[in-house]
Amino acid sequence: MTLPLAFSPEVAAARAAGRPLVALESTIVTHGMPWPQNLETARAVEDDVRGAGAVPATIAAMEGVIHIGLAPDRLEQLARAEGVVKLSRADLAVCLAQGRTGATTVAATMIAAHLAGIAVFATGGIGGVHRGAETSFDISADLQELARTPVTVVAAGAKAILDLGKTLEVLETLGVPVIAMGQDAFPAFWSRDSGLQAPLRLDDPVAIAAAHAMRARLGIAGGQLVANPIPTADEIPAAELAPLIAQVQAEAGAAGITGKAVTPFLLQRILSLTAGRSLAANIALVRSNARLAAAIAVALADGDN
Ligand code: PSU
Ligand code: MN
Repeated sequence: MTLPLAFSPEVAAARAAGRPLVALESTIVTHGMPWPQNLETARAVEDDVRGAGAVPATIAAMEGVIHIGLAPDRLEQLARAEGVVKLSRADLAVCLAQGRTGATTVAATMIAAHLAGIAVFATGGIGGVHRGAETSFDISADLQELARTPVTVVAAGAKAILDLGKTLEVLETLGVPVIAMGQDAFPAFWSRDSGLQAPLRLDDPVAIAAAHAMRARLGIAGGQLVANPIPTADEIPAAELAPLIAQVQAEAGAAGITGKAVTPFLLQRILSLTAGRSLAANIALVRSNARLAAAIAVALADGDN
């Protein structure tokens, strides 16, 4: 039985040469950002990974296989496509078996990266526990995936539209190391400081790579969440966003938005209310995460961990 994976020429060459790889997700392209910034960002993020000495592998499901690396025409096709399915762990096999086009979330990208032997993955912000989860039960499958699949995920924390305190509690329960990069505070996506302390802190990519390798040596299941604060110049202070987040949260409730639609709805509304500032911040943080992920992948490949 062969795995339903298709490697792009760039990724295939990198694998043959043993070069460090960084997985990138595609839901941020199809559901997280509007056209054409989604394509521009996806390209810039890939270049950031290359510039930091690693090879990018953007992941998506198309024609019955998981593409590990998207050639430029495929990336553009995905960025322009409408009605693409948002794939988490639950949806991946059905989408592939049906030969449909699907964009991978953090959870599905982790599964695909692991199948492809890629240990490091960069995204914007992971999914987590939604506000009001005590009644809606809306908790992203990203959290469970971090507990079971051995991939180091670099994100700017969890998205600030979430209940970050509850998200940290669930990650602790699941045994997921949450490592803030270079600061004590847990970052809040568009803002550097959520007001919450991160459980762990490391200050350089070599240390993060060593922790990843040690986890594997110990046989502990699951990955690591590296919470990399957005660059100072690009952040939107949390106090400025708080009333907007409360507003869009209420709107989602009133409009009866549930399930997979919740996160894209909230992000899109914040984008409109900030007149695009949240999008600029989102782009800056993903690019910064890609550079850090590449440095971690390079450190892992250098071995001696
Ligand atoms: N990061 C971003 N924008 C996004 C996402 C992450 O900057 O749109 C996506 C990721 O794919 C993440 C998903 O896994 O949002 C979470 O969706 P949900 O809350 O439905 O699990
Ligand atoms: Mn959800």
